[in-house]
Amino acid sequence: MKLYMVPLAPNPTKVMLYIAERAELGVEMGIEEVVVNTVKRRNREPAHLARNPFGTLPVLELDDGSYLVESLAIIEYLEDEFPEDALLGDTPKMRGTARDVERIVDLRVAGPMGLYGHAKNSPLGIPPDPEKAAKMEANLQTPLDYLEHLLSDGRPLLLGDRVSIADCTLQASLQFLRYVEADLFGERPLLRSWDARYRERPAAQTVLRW
Ligand SMILES: N[C@@H](CCC(=O)N[C@@H](CS)C(=O)NCC(=O)O)C(=O)O
Repeated sequence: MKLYMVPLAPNPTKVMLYIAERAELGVEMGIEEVVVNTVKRRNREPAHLARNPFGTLPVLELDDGSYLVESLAIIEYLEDEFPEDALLGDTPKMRGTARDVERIVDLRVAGPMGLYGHAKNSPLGIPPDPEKAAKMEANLQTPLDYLEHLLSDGRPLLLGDRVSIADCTLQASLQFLRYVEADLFGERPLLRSWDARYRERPAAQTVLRW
């Protein structure tokens, strides 16, 4: 299998963190990483559009030459393909909660954080848009409070003791924010400690560059 990716971009990074976390648990998936340079717009060239008509990353190429083009679907495929020690957990409740928190992080936190980063200091050269940045910052307050509350029972990671896909999704967005020199946590000490703790993990040390 091949993972078409670009370092720094949140959606590829969440898949790369997921693969690295599984590797730490002893699951070697044998996935080759192939960089597609989005700054040079290589993702909009015919070679990449043939893999994914939407031009986005990540893309997972399966061994039969077919493609998956949505980050969460890629993770769920790898969970099914390599079920031993899968991150989603063993029971319906564990799996439901893991998916629930991951969706909240992706849709309510990662999405606005990405838009905020591009509105503030876009690595793709999108012109600054202070009004949009302020709106995204306002939209983030309730979901960030939700995550701070989740951590208030002393759990080290978003779902408890065990790493989850929600941790991967959140950290992938935070790397992007660090790159654009933004910090949106405000007075949320539990999220700050979660961030420091997660970045110490071997998987994070392997994948994160910023
Ligand atoms: N829903 C998709 C979103 C993928 C996406 O928007 N990827 C971004 C990088 S984080 C991208 O490829 N941006 C470049 C572009 O759209 O030209 C997923 O979860 O994989």
